[in-house]
Amino acid sequence: LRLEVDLHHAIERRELELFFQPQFDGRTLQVVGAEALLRWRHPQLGMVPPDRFIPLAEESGLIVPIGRWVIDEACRQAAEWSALACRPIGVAVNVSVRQMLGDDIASVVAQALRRHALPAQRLELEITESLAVGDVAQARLLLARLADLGVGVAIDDFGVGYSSLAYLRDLPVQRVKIDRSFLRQVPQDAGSSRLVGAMVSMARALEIGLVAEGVETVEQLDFLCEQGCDAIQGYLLGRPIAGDDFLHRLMADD
Ligand code: G
Ligand code: G
Ligand code: NA
Repeated sequence: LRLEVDLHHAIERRELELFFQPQFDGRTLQVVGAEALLRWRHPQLGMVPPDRFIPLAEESGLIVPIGRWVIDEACRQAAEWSALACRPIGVAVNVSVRQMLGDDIASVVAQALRRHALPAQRLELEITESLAVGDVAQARLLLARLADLGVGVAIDDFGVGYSSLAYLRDLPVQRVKIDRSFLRQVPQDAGSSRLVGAMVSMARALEIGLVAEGVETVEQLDFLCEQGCDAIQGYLLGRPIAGDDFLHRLMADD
């Protein structure tokens, strides 16, 4: 209960912070963007990981103001990086189902883009397959409004849900993020490797983007590059870091 009470004040007390995990172009291995990952610096408990407070935020409805703050802050950062690095840097934000359905997400996004003068194509929303479990028509409408704005939508944890392919058929999405569980035994296990290779081919055939997440070894990276994977994210190339550290990394990467 205490954590939930404290969470009410986390935004105004400026205890929330975004970390950023770099995303790399699969061909050049240049940093092209980052995934924003929320952190809570609790004054007594220290860093509280998102797994511990996002569920609380969802139950209490606090996910709406928190999610708005995340979108705004991510847009602010992406605009700043792009200006300072003199090249376009994108940012991906996790949006939970509760936030997608409980807020006017398209207006929130439009306002944040405007406030920070960030071109819409630099922002991507990561949603999970569970969005369409309830009302597919409503999900489609929501995503269509986001597509109209020009922001990208990616399916997170792609492949682990039982309706992944129906999702691709029914909803306008621009990217999939292959769940990191698929990569664990790549390339040593032939079955896993063929499956990941097939996902890369499928994304190409459907003309949607693909991010491999959870890339931890050089062997996995080599395999993905050989397959022609678009984008790479994982501890091998970069862990989640604070915004300033990400900027330094960008400048060093040029
Ligand atoms: O950073 P870490 O890997 O510990 O994040 C764990 C999970 O928390 C992520 O996989 C992501 O799904 C979730 N998460 C992180 N940041 C956010 C956020 O801003 N909003 C939502 N809804 N979930 C987030
Ligand atoms: O898809 P999701 O939002 O859950 O992914 C983000 C989470 O995955 C974060 O908690 C991040 O710290 C974690 N993560 C990112 N890269 C790697 C990796 O290479 N290996 C593992 N095990 N976890 C990773
Ligand atoms: Na994510």
